Amino acid sequence: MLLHKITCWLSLGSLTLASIIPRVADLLPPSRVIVERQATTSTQVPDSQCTNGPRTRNCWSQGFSIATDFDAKAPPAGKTVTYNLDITNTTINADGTGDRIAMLINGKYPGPVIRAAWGDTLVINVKNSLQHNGTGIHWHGLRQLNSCQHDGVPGITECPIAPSKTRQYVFKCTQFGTTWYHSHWSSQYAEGVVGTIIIDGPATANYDEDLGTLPITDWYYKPGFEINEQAQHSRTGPPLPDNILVNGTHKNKDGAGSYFKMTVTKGKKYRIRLINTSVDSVFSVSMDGHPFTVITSDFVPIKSYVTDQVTMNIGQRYDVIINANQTASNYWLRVSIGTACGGNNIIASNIPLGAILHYDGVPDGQPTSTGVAMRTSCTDETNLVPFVPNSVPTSIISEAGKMDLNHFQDANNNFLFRWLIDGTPQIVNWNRPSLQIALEGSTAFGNNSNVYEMATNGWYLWWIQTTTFIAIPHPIHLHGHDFYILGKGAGTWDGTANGLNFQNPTRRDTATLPAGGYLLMAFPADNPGMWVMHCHIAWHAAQGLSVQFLERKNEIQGTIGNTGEFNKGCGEWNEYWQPGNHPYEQTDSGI
Ligand SMILES: *[C@@H]1O[C@H](CO)[C@@H](O)[C@H](O)[C@H]1NC(C)=O
Ligand SMILES: *[C@@H]1O[C@H](CO)[C@@H](O)[C@H](O)[C@H]1NC(C)=O
Ligand SMILES: *[C@@H]1O[C@H](CO)[C@@H](O)[C@H](O)[C@H]1NC(C)=O
Ligand SMILES: *[C@@H]1O[C@H](CO)[C@@H](O)[C@H](O)[C@H]1NC(C)=O
Ligand SMILES: *[C@@H]1O[C@H](CO)[C@@H](O)[C@H](O)[C@H]1NC(C)=O
Ligand SMILES: *[C@@H]1O[C@H](CO)[C@@H](O)[C@H](O)[C@H]1NC(C)=O
Ligand SMILES: [Cu+2]
Repeated sequence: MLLHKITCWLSLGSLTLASIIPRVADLLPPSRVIVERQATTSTQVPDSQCTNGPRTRNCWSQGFSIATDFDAKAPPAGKTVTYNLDITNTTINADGTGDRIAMLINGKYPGPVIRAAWGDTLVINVKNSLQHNGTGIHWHGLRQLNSCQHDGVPGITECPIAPSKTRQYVFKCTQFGTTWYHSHWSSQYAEGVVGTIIIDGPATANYDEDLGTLPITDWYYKPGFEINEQAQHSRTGPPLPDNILVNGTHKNKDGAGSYFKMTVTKGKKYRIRLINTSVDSVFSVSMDGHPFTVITSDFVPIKSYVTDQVTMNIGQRYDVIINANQTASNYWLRVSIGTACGGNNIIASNIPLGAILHYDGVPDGQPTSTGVAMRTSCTDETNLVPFVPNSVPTSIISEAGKMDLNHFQDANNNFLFRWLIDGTPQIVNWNRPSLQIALEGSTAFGNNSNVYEMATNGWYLWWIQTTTFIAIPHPIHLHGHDFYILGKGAGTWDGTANGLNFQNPTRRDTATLPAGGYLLMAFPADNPGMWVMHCHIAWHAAQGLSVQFLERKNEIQGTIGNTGEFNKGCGEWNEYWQPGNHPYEQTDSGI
């Protein structure tokens, strides 16, 4: 594939505080050919000299701002920020219903909030204190530029962490915003191995205070591994979740448990970082009397827009700002379930779903506020215009790499259900991750590896096409990159540019493949490594709905450098995972 031209320019869009808008000094000529989008500061002029504050959220520091093309550069080495995560086999009572078995990080659900700043290096030591499971933690949406071996996907970028062993993940925060981390080992994140990440940086609208992350999830009373087994042998789809949790808590159908509460002071503006950490649910979220100013989708700052509600698929994030300018009282943060593509047992109980926004100084209590009619659809937001515009070369349309999504249910094997990409479900080999095969210079990946090669730099277009009659939406998540959504729709793509968007299209790391339809995603091969792309419905990933990209294989060793931690992990795992040495077997894709 040829080097394609990226026309790239910077713009400050429509910020309201015109007086403090920094001058953009590093406007790139539109015809400049960018060969690599690697983070470098050596050839770039600073964006501006202003510093971040409540009225200047578009600024950052040291010459970086919201106008910085964060693909091209990130602040130089900042702080090193260290966290220790310990995963244990325990129980949890999240909504007053009683204890269920859970696997928790540092004894909490969600796990600790990991917080660093743009340009910092995160060092995270993960200890597997589970007796009978491996693990591996993925940092969702982090680009892992030249650090593929820290992406945390057992069987692809590492061997799982064996019981009682520790692995150290090290990576640079080249992006900023909100995300989450979770186990990528089989369906283990459904057991509770989930937490959130904040990377502080500039923003496209102002706010006074940051309320932090607000993960919303579906919640099951049975262990995730049990539901996963049910799901992969079911002829009617996975069982429904029993409840939802907002920041780890909620009332149950009998009114036990408690709602999560956020406290605000009248007259201030607050940033809330919404994250859908579900296993199998789409949510819409709104706040009574307090419209959202949306400023990001995933890790991509967008031109801010105001809306009453946002609809979020699994893995997606929206950072929103609310203005606490209403009568001091208690208000609902409302959550509705995307019943168009799923359900939840809690709906029948009629208890309000959500959390409480509480104004300082008024008595606590269940809100009596009223709000907008909530959506029950499962489609993505459409207003998402990246703040720093990029365009995709139209020439790639003739080189679309097609992937057919089908399914197979094996009547001879207790109706084992598998999603197929071009005829095969992906199933990883924990003892021999594909990164290891690539590092050996081999391409002898197993029959169920679903490897697609991106051999040279330049842009690639991937076309995921539903061919099965099971018409449900799938939240497709890519590692190592975010991608540009050229188009999506129902039915089959006609192969033409009609209706596609090449000029500053929505860009993110998780997008919904429409029910029965297609998704066209483009991204440049600028990050050598092995990168998985999978459906983020945990059960579907377990049933094989994934592929992996072998990106510029000859450059992987040279860019990732030291593989000591990788080799140590495989040594420890291979010693542990031997026949007869463990009570459970791999029964699914392994990711
Ligand atoms: C968790 O503990 C239960 C018993 O309480 C045990 O049956 C199960 O094997 C343990 N799971 C892991 C992954 O260690
Ligand atoms: C959710 O809980 C975490 C951990 O206690 C906290 O840091 C965060 O601020 C909470 N989120 C919101 C929006 O209040
Ligand atoms: C999260 O995503 C799932 C699956 O796409 C969806 O069913 C659920 O409604 C979403 N939740 C929220 C709060 O957006
Ligand atoms: C409250 O804030 C919102 C969002 O900034 C704004 O649209 C609305 O006009 C404000 N309402 C009042 C009463 O000030
Ligand atoms: C892959 O499939 C071929 C053809 O079915 C078979 O001969 C071969 O043994 C398989 N390889 C592995 C590693 O399973
Ligand atoms: C992990 O442990 C759970 C029990 O806690 C078990 O059900 C499951 O099969 C184990 N998974 C694997 C792949 O060992
Ligand atoms: Cu799916």
